[in-house]
Amino acid sequence: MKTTVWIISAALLAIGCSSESSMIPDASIEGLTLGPVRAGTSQNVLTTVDLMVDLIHPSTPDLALRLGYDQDNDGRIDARAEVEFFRARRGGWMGTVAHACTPALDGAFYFRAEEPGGDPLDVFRGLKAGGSFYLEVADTLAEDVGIVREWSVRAESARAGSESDPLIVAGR
Ligand SMILES: [Ca+2]
Ligand SMILES: [Ca+2]
Repeated sequence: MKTTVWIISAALLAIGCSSESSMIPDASIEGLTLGPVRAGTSQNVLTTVDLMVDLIHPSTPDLALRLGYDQDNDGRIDARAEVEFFRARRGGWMGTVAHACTPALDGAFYFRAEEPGGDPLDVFRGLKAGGSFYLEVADTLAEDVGIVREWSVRAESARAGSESDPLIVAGR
């Protein structure tokens, strides 16, 4: 499985892309785990974590997606956030939130916490940077199948008394 990591300056918000897609196993509780995507090598703590998932699936109710983070890289996930599609932005990180569930999914969905508190992605705030993100995808209902085309994580980390140290990590 190919994984790419970028650590870039704050001014750049380019996201890496991958050439392969991952079929989501149908009617499987175990599902598919994508990653790891390394969140830099910093000893700082994570401040914001944003997620992009590009996928196609004809039946949204089949799917359960979670973003997991293993902050000490010991193979055990330390924090998980449910990916709730009604919170997704379309058309980019600054796109509009529809606040509605869609019966089918097609394209890129962007998840970013606007402010601290109240968003599932806030669960990563304050965890040690340098860990690994995983995207857990389960399709528990038979018949309809889908594909994750690409996903990426955009994270910022900071240290008390210093400038923010933004980083972008991306993977599939
Ligand atoms: Ca761990
Ligand atoms: Ca299915």
